Amino acid sequence: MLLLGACGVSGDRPTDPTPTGPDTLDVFTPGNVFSPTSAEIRRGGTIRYRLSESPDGRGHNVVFTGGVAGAPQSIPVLKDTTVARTFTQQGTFPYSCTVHPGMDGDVIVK
Ligand SMILES: [Cu+2]
Repeated sequence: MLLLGACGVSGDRPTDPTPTGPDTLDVFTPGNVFSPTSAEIRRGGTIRYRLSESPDGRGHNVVFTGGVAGAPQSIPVLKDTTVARTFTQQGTFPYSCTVHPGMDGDVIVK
């Protein structure tokens, strides 16, 4: 059987730019802030939200805002819990803790 068109197919790298940033990143809640406020990961990467008890004892939620297509499911109010979310699409995904006004962050997926 004759193989046609096989030349250069294997071993050639696609010309797309190499994604940058880590595959998994932790976002902490030291007080009523997300840290880091802006987290950069690769497409397909995971953010682990390490939700601690807030100074008011209530905990935090993560509500993805702006109606960005491909945003993961929001996280309800929790404390002393880690919840992971995977980002399968490129883009910038803003989110807020609605328990604490001004507690905002975003995920940049490269
Ligand atoms: Cu909060």
